[in-house]
Amino acid sequence: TPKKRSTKTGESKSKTAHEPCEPCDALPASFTRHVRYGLSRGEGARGELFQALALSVKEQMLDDWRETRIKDSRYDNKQVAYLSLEFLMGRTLGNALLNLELEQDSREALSHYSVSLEEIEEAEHDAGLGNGGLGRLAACFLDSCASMDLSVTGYGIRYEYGMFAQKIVDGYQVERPDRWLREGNPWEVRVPHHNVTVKFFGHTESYVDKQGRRHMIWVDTQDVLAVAYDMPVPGYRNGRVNSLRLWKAEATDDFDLAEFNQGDYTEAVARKNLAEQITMVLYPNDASENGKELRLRQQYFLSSASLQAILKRWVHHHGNDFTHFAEKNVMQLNDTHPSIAVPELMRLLVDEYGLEWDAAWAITSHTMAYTNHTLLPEALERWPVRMMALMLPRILEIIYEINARYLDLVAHHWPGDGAKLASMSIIQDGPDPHVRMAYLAIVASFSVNGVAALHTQLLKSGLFKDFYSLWPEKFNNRTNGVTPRRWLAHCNPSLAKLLTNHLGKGWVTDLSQLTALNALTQDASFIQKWREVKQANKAVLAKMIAKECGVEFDPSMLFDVQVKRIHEYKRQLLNILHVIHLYHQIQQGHTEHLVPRCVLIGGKAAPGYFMAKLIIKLASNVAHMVNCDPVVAPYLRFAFLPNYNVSAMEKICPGTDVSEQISTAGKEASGTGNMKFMMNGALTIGTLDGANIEMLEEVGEDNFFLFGLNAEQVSQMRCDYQPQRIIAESQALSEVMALLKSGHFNLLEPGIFDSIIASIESADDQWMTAADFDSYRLAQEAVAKAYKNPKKWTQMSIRNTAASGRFSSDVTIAGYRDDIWKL
Ligand code: NBG
Repeated sequence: TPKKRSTKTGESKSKTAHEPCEPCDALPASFTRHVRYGLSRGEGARGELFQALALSVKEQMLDDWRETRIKDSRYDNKQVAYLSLEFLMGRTLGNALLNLELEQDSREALSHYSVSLEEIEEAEHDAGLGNGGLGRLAACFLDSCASMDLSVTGYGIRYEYGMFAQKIVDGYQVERPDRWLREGNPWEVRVPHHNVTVKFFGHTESYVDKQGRRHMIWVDTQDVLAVAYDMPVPGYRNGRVNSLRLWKAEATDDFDLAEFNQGDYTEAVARKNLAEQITMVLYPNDASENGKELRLRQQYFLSSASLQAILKRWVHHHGNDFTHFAEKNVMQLNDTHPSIAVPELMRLLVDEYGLEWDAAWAITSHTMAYTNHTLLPEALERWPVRMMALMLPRILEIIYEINARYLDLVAHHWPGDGAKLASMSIIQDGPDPHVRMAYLAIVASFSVNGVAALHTQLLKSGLFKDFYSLWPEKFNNRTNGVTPRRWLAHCNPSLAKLLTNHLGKGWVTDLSQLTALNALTQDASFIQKWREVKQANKAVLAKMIAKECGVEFDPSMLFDVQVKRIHEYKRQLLNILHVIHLYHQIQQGHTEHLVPRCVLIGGKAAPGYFMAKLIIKLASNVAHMVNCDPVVAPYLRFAFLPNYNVSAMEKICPGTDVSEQISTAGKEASGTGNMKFMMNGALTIGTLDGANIEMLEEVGEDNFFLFGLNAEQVSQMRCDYQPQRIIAESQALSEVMALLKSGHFNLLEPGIFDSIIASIESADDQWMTAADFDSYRLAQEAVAKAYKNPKKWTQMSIRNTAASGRFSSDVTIAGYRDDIWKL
């Protein structure tokens, strides 16, 4: 019997301009239809079954998706556009089944095939349209917004190639292209009636209209077509389906028509590639600037296409009256990457819709909100003026105008202070002047936020100090969060079941309810069940590691995990040094303080980041020596997991005992992996950095392994850092360094780790690995000791999950909703 999906509010859907159509088939019937008519080879290949199931799940969403769009425009709701160059969505199927409550139906649909739902889920390719935390945060936010019934649309780029696939060959990272769209993307809908064109190059001209007003026009441009693709974002069982709009660049029909007319037909058609290049590939740098011309083109392409779409929708409902635009629209800029949207909105309002500058500025500066995600100077985007002058001439003029007016304000605030004008100017002067995108974003935004308490504090007192003194009211903190749907309910079904059995279902949308777990920490049978769940999840993880790394992880051992992008500030090196220390201890026969331990490191290095790639090589080589020594095997195993991504994390965090969050204090803006582990009952060994500080506050020092210098101590010690002395004074670290220098881990490749050794010993080592080594080692001893008491350990694990409620992205989004977006 056909079954209609409807909103769970119980109210019948009101009639709309579109006649309500017949309810669609229930999922099993729709699935059968897609298998039968989907031109499959009929062999029940997993890829084909996945496509059929995904298409039928999408079908189940279509009515609610349409209703959501209609509802949002009918009620004239305030709309949020979340502009981001990255949306690290991962797989869609499992999460959609959870949110839409279609898991049972899917199992039923698949019952005629000798394949499980889990196997079908594995056939989906990750949508890896992001690098790491920043992109995954955007994805978590979309889930929370939909689940909290907020009218928020994500705007991003439909990269043909997402985050590269990582292979490890002879211990080295090798990058392989990620053609995630090869088999097609069953979730997306191409919506050509929303296409817009985006201008590049050309030059500007001024003209005077009949009323004697002067205008600028941008002419002789090379236009690129932005083709709209929408992905559904279903809320958790609430009937809302939001959209993620992804833009693809295509050549306009009249692309190089002149050339075509001159008879150079094939040349003209071939040149279409130039346009399509724009959305070809995601830049694989995490927390560092890309600086490439094509990247600026991507940024402008996304910003312009999205704003044009938003303004068109406005004009469709309100005509050319923009009086209430800023009350009804917010653009949240995910880092500076889309901050070129600031001058683009000015251009559209002034040049295309004929507003006066001041009116346009009032709108722009009340619509834009900027989130900063890092203090690292190498990540701060600056674009050469000469590049912008060629590529975006009109945009550059507007930036100069914004800057001139803003500098008047600075001059007023700091009279006679020329140095202040220079240091705060949006244009960094010099022989090769640059546009400072963060300054542009701050000047134009009504809200500037950091992503954890410490990070926001450091923004106000350091990087953006002068801006904070000019506009204190703009600055605010929104500590990051992760969605409990994907990162608990979906990825850890056995723990989710245990939670629901004891607490009811409410935690899925109100994670603060997990605090009720604290009352169960003395319940022996509950503790036993918790342990069983963890052990089963460890077995699943061990299976994956055996398959991917060829290393046996024994679930009775402690699972110690560090997965994240490889970066010196995240200090995977500190972790590896500790593994070397344990290895050395075991070989010396000092095993009394140890607990049998399996250490996992995983993550991608930016392809051009030499030190990060060398750290991967070191991890691989150390792992090889550790794993081939039978004396070591009972105490220590070490693996580097290739191609860490969202779907790998879904297996990793449920099966982890200890989560490594060991960045140099003051460098990790927030971290979000730390929260996923905590939610799944892992204990954290960590520094006072990013959101670790707030996690520690929630769970208490007794349930957290804290070590290392704090941010203030780090900056103090930087003035007189003497790693050689620190090493000499620590027996453990001296032994580790000696072993490393002896070439024990690179017998066949002498000297390859010299630059790592030099960096640890250098007074310029910004990440101060040596400074925290002993403190880290002692904290690891405390971990080992605690793990030897299973009951106590499990109680600590329960307390961590219990305290993780504050790190639901629902809480974060409630903050954005109330304090920034004012929805
Ligand atoms: C990253 C930070 C993380 C933070 C995420 C999400 C960038 C530029 N920043 O600490 O390094 O958790 O953003 O806010 O990728």
